[in-house]
Amino acid sequence: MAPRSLLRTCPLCEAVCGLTVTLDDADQVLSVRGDRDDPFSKGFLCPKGASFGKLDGDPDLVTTPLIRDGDGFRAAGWDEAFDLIAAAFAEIPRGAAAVYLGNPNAHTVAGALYLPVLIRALSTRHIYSASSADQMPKQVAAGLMFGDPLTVPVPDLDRTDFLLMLGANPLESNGSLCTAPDFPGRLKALRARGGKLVVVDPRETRTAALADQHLFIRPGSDAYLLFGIVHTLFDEGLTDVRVDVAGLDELRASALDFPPDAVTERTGIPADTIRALARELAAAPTSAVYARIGTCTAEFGTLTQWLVDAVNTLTGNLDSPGGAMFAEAAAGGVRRSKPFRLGRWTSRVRELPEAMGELPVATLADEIETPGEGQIRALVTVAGNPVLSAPSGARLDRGLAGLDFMVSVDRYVNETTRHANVILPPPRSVQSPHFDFALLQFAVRNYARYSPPLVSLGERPSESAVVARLAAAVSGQPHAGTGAESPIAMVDELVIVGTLHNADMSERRDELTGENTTEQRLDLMLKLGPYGAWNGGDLSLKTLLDNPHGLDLGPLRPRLPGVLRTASKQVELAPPQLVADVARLRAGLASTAPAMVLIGRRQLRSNNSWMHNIAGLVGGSNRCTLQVHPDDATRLGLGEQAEITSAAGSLTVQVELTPTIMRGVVSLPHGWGHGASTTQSVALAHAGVNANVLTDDSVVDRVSGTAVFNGVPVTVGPV
Ligand SMILES: Nc1nc2c(c(=O)[nH]1)N[C@H]1C(S)=C(S)[C@@H](COP(=O)(O)OP(=O)(O)OC[C@H]3O[C@@H](n4cnc5c(=O)[nH]c(N)nc54)[C@H](O)[C@@H]3O)O[C@H]1N2
Ligand SMILES: Nc1nc2c(c(=O)[nH]1)N[C@H]1C(S)=C(S)[C@@H](COP(=O)(O)OP(=O)(O)OC[C@H]3O[C@@H](n4cnc5c(=O)[nH]c(N)nc54)[C@H](O)[C@@H]3O)O[C@H]1N2
Ligand code: SF4
Ligand SMILES: [Mo]
Repeated sequence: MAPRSLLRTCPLCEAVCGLTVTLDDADQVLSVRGDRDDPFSKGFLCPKGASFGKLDGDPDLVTTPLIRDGDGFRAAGWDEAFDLIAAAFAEIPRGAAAVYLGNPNAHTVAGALYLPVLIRALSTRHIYSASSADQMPKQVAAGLMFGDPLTVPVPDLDRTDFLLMLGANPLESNGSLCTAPDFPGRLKALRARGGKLVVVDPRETRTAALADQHLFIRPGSDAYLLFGIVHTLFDEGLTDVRVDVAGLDELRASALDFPPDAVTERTGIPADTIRALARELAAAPTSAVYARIGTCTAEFGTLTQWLVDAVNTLTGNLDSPGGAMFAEAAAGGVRRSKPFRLGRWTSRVRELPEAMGELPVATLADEIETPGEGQIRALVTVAGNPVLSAPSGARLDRGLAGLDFMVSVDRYVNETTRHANVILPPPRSVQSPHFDFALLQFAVRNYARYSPPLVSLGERPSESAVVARLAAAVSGQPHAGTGAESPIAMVDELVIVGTLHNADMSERRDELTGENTTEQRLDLMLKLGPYGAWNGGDLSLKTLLDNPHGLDLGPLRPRLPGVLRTASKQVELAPPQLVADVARLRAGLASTAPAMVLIGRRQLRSNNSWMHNIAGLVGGSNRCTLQVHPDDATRLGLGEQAEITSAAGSLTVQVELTPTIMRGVVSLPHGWGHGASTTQSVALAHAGVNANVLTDDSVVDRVSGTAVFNGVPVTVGPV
């Protein structure tokens, strides 16, 4: 049999690029190209996507269940592994089990459709995820302003005339909460059509280099800059609100204390520049403000995300072509009927707020260490590595070692999963189906693409089946059934029957198509969705299978007020929980900024902690270095290495001198610090250090409980 070329979506970042994957007779990936016929990504491919085959065939991947055996692991069968899990969880007191869900769940079918079942089965409030080390402030702000935390506007990249970007570096990250394959190309196109790009970042990034204007900003001060803009818009009569809003006067009052002159020192941005920005945002035919991770994982993360969309609204660009708009995905859209509420309960030890049913990962170690009723005794992790990704990672590392029981669903033995009693591996990527339930909610064009598995599962269970079986095992349900009696089939049938019943379509069960119950669920979601065959359109699983390069569903369209879930049915410009936090921001104006602060950064050929085991991806520009301005290095007497210390810990790091970083700021990427017990041979040779030894889990964005990674006070000195 000759090599065969098949199509699938890249699962490695939020850009959802189409891939053309060539496989040999033995089902090994020979090569990967960008799919030129994908209407959204049009052939774009980055170095990570090009390494899809190397990742899929990494010899260090876990391929069978592993059971702890002394200091190491032994291979085991699935029945033995699940029987052990069921027996262990039978001993765990109610409320003492926890779950941590990592970033790749945003990319998998298992993550979207089956984790809710696992969460319910654990019957615990100890639900943690990478969200509270990432985008939770954006979701909380959206929840409070629009009534639903999934109703997040994205910049209308392909049509905007003016883009103000803060704390994002899509030339390395390829974009986040803004699904846009070939983000770099879209930014170049913006400039080519006469638009303007302004980038705000403490580093002169590759994205900044491409922009018309780059503004250095003191880490953690974006909310001050945005308030300076809001103040100017009101002060100079530049507001032009075109949607139905509540709270305009409260917003104006909140901004009174933040005129550009008052925020200049804190931000490092001249008052005239701030006023000019406000005027340009208001005057441009269309404009959009977009802010990402550099502004989320910061002291005032949620206030910043609020002010981003406050500015978009005040300039008349919310929900308007070329402004900030809401995607309308083919499946998995908003179902909520009641307005979003924050802090419905709080964490046991530190009383941090619940958000979207989760507690902040910044308090996971507290909940493991602190005795009493509700102390965490057992943990399930799915696709996560909190030892390297959560604040105070070293403390968490010690905490995990003391648990009674831990299960991890993961591809690798890594710094976190090494503590597990059982590791359950997902199948190879080429054996997994792909549909972007989550990321297409944030796309800059409406689009849908489904990729069935390229290679059959053989003896291996799908990740969805693993998660569904895990849910059964931890809750004492029968987990060993097969066929229609298997946990996954039973879960799917329940969902399908319930959904059909609610839609008054129970008689249509037999019309659902698909190779298995997961595909039938997708068929149902597509058919009932906004473009669906049972909803006046023509979309179904079959349409997507017939269009394997993906389907363009058109440019973003205005969706207000229909998409709102606020009680007022208006855009809330001054949610009380956010207005209340402005006092904290005001107090910060008077405080003296630390002499040196730490921020993070992303690297083109990395992905958080888990792509350092591919030889072609590590080395060269992809190294774990502390970026330092040459003037600071001279002043501090730094050599090739430096000692960096924070309230949480201390590290010896490799120094990289670069004038592209602000004086008084140093940058260390996260995801490095590969420890002795992982079985990732290449990663071990490029170990680096764990940036989250320095980040401090006692410091959070008060509103959302999100970890603070940017603006961490540190001292740096010679070794
Ligand atoms: N200091 C600092 N810390 C940070 C950040 C920062 O900027 N600075 N960024 C934060 C952000 S934005 C994020 S999202 C988090 C990430 O935090 P995490 O999600 O905890 O960490 P990852 O490194 O993404 O780990 C992903 C894990 O999933 C596994 N995996 C990969 N694919 C699959 C799959 O298909 N199925 C399963 N079951 N497992 C899979 C990998 O082997 C890896 O172990 O880190 C956060 N931490
Ligand atoms: N190649 C690659 N791509 C990735 C990832 C990866 O690890 N590698 N991770 C993925 C994940 S999980 C995510 S969440 C996304 C994130 O995607 P992005 O948000 O684009 O992330 P970064 O590239 O880290 O860009 C954040 C920028 O914020 C700047 N910054 C730091 N502090 C501040 C501040 O206080 N204010 C301002 N204005 N800027 C600040 C940093 O210098 C940095 O340039 O990327 C995803 N894509
Ligand atoms: S940009 Fe993201 S989705 Fe596209 S090829 Fe690279 S890793 Fe894959
Ligand atoms: Mo992330």
